[in-house]
Amino acid sequence: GKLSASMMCAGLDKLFYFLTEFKEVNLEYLHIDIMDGQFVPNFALGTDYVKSLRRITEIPFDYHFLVNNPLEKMSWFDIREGDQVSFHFENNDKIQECIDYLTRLGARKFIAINPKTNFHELDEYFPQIDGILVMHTPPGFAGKKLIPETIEKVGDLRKYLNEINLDLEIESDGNVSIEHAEKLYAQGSTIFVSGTSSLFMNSEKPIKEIIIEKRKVIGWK
Ligand code: S6P
Ligand code: MG
Repeated sequence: GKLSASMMCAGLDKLFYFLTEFKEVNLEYLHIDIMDGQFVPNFALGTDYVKSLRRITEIPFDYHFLVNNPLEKMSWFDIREGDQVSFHFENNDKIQECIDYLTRLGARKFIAINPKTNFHELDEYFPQIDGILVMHTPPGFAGKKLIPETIEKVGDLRKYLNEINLDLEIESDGNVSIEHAEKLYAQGSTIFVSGTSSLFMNSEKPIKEIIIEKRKVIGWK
């Protein structure tokens, strides 16, 4: 599996330390939450912040748009080939247009679903996307508790994808601690968003050690 560090949780006082360490261990993605205070409670990462971050690191971005009208808002960011982008299924009447837009940019396409959304709602889109982002906590704020049923949901989704012969990524987001990552890996998740529950919990442990520990439980090659 791969790790994606949730940058809304990365304290600015240690930003350069984090980015240096991430580069040294070849961290796969930086998770960039975009929130508009409407689709979810909370605001996160604006265009200028993300542009500025883009200038100081080459690690690919893993955008997560938790906004109303993602089709419009995605165009405000400089999404590049090789970046990964999730937009939500809920309250979105332009899903096909979002997929087509990301195809034109050469980005990896993911659809995100909230804890209560049934993944079968995405049936017609599975053949057109690279992965599904499964939210394990109520979306909006970091530091929330994982909803237990969402672990099984990943297992069911993986089984279903196997049945229909599609090898898509499953990205787990929300309270993905080392303990939860191990369970989710067993159920079939392949990308693990890491926020306050593992990477950024302000422990004394060097961040590299936490990454090594987490990689051990997610079948990192
Ligand atoms: C939350 C957002 C997430 C969080 C991340 C935080 O709605 O989409 O990406 O930033 O889950 O991690 P944690 O460990 O604090 O839940
Ligand atoms: Mg997220």
